[in-house]
Amino acid sequence: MSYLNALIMALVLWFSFMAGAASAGHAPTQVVIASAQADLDGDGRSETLEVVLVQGRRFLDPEPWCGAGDKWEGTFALRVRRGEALLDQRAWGELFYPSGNAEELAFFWVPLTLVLADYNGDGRPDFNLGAYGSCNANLYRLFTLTPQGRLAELPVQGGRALAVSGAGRNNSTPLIRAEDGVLSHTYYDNTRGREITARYRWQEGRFILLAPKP
Ligand SMILES: [Ca+2]
Ligand SMILES: [Ca+2]
Repeated sequence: MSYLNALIMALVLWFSFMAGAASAGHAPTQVVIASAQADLDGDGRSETLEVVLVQGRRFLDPEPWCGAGDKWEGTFALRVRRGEALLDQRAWGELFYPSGNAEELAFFWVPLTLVLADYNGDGRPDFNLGAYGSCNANLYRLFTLTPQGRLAELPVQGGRALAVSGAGRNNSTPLIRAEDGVLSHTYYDNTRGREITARYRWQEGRFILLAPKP
């Protein structure tokens, strides 16, 4: 009888050990999937911008759709550090879906290379980051670090995201351009059956859509 008790005890211990091991496997992942260094707030010191997989996985999505491929999937955060000091960390869902859907699983294709550029012409680098939109276009938003060291969107009139066609599997793209004070991006317009270049000017804290070129 005592032998049976010992066996049961051993089994209980073994199962609880295995349960612990399994739950440890589902602990928050916290993988830095992309990073860039720049003086983002213009104080003369360099900051590190990171895209962090908070929880999720990397996998090869073999399904026949335009969002397929090698990617990170899950919940993400953007993080800015100066050395070891954390300046700001924000959930990607809240930054990209300011009006909701923040809990939706996101994905970023591998590799993710952050594209920095001064979009609003204030002399400090900004960056774009986006999501798969459709077979025709990905959707991007522009972000910056405020002089107070906070991550913030550079908003576009109407709260819209920028549709970019031909960006491929790049969740940050060089195809959003800022030249001579004009921001531009090109997308394929299904309803008109042709490519449209949208142009904006930075005015009073947001990008205002300019009339299309004739
Ligand atoms: Ca700085
Ligand atoms: Ca800027």
